[in-house]
Amino acid sequence: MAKKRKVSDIARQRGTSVDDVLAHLKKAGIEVVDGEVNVDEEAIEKAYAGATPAPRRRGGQGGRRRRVIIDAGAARRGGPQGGGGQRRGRRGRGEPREAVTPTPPPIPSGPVKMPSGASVKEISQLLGISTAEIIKTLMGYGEMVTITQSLSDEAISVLAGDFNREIEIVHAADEEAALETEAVDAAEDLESRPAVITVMGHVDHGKTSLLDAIRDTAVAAGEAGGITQHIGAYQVRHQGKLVTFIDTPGHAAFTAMRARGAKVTDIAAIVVAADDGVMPQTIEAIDHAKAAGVPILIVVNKIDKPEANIDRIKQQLTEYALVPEEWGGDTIFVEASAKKRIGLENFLDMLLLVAEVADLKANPKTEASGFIIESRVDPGRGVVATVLVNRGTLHVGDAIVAGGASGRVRAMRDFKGETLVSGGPSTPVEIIGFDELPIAGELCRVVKDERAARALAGRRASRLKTERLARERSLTLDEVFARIAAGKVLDLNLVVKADVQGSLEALSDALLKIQHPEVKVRILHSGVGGINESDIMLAAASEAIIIGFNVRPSQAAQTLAEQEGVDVRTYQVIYKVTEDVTAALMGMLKPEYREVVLGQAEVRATFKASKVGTIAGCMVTKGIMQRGAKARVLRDDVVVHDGRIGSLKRFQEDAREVQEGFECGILLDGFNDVKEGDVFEAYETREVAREV
Ligand SMILES: Nc1nc2c(ncn2[C@@H]2O[C@H](COP(=O)(O)OP(=O)(O)OP(=O)(O)O)[C@@H](O)[C@H]2O)c(=O)[nH]1
Ligand SMILES: [Mg+2]
Repeated sequence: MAKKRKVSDIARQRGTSVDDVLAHLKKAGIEVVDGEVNVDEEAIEKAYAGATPAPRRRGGQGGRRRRVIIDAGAARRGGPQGGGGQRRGRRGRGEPREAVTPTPPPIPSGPVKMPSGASVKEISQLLGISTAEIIKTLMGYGEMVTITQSLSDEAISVLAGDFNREIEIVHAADEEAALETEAVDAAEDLESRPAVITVMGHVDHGKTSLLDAIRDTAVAAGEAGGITQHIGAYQVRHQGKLVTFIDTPGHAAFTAMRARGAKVTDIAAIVVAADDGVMPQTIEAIDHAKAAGVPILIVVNKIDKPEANIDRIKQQLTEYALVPEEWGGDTIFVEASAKKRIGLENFLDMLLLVAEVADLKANPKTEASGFIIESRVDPGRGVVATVLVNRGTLHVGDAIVAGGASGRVRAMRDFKGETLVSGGPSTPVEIIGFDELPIAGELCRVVKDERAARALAGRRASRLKTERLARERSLTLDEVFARIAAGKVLDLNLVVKADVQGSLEALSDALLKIQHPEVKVRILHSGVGGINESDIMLAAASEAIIIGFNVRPSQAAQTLAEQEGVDVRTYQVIYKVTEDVTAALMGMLKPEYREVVLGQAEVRATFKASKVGTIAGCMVTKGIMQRGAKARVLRDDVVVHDGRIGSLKRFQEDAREVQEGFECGILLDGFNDVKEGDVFEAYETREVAREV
């Protein structure tokens, strides 16, 4: 029996990339999609030798039998998704081959495409320079590398410069973007689609309030500190036409979310508060919109305020080449007040006008693709991703891939939480079925089946991993230099957890931007979801501080943290995190109001009382519950609400407090979405002196 080996192993041994091996195999008529697949060693030899393979000794008919065993993927995850009924026939293809010509080694001239995170050996092959020379050159820079080591982009560039070679570094993300632009639809397949409008602007200028007013709900009021920290997607109907809105946060930390919003939008609605004028994130939003090449519409909000000065804003914006029509320009300005509901109709009319001019179309009758807007782990439902479909129609049951995540759409909802079976162009849909968290901003697309999705995701994931490894190494190198310069380097190690992927990213970015001459902020681990025991163990082992954003430690993790003396800090407002960390680094932490947990109660049953709301029948599992105390609702350690205990009852009687081990009825002020299994955590804030 012929020996079989993984494509990835072969690539490694040959010092080339998986893609290269796959390309060779394809040329030899063997189609394989996954680097983890086993292939006949002989077939590989032949593919590389380029010789037309001699007729096999056995096998009679003279026809070559190529055996490609696909064993990885499918078996690996068999999956709980009910039956896994995908049976698509065999993949092994025996299609006729054209004559195989030997691939010449890469010609050492001209710009060379270099995958980011390439190893020394790969670079050697691609540039036609010996590995010894490369290693020697890097040694000259004080860097010891091995043949199989991935190099950072900087190191690769430096090398290329030294050898006088032109290169282009290709990232995994670029490859994906290239894929997206490939889709071309015939004119007759195109149909009108709703416009996607991204609302951007400086923090607190009233973006969410405007959308709330248009949708007639009240989200802005319920946000922690009134600051939007997630991206949101909604649809409204105006003059019989659907319009899709993307709400973005205005705080400085969320640049990535704004950039992402601008990337998927047709029109950027930039909100400027009439009493505040053009501010840093207004300018940033303008830059994002211009970079994305989308039309800009200016909404001057808060015109109800006495200090509103609309002309000043128009004046300020001329500096950015945004000139209103009445001044001879072509930028549409609308004036509005979200609070007083002024100008909303006009805003929507204008949007439709701009959309009409843009003549937005897409092909709804093809396999869907779109962008991941946001993703998070929902306690009950698993990975939940919001996808904005931009082409084709996404159906329940479709196999999907987005970067390193793959799966099958098991269920779909619209922004109101209503079940959908499909979503067409410009529709934001919330889907479940990804095997892991897709990264916000990734292209999400439908592929033939789950196996293909897994294969693609697997390759992408390993590619991203090499890129990450290469980056991390370059970080250590920087430190080596810094250490030489500064004499010593201290690290502030952090473990960061957050409720959704987007905030995690924003938070990590903000933390890594913190500068200090002697201390370097390092994020050892970051993830979405509650703080668990392994986070604590990691922090204990590496003297790290844990930062939780909108998440809490589980009971077990809390106990462990106390045992191990790990500092767990939880926040609900992003700038507080960076403020605290910065202050800590400067040794300037002020005496702080720190919260003290009074107790926890578990919701065992819920009762709807028509007048007062939903009463939670609880068991106090730890400490006490106090009427009037601050309390948050935890669902699998993620904070879903933060408020106060409005009423507390023991057997119909009002109680001031209820002790551990007793049952009670709890009503939280302004919160009725309580579910069995929720945990109420009562707490108070006390001033404590700093230890450090
Ligand atoms: N007077 C007045 N206040 C407004 C108006 N629109 C919003 N506000 C207030 O401005 C504050 C900020 O509003 P948000 O809608 O949260 O602002 P935002 O732009 O979404 O803020 P971020 O998402 O955090 O960037 C809130 O206190 C609103 O009540 C308005 O038209 N008039
Ligand atoms: Mg907002």
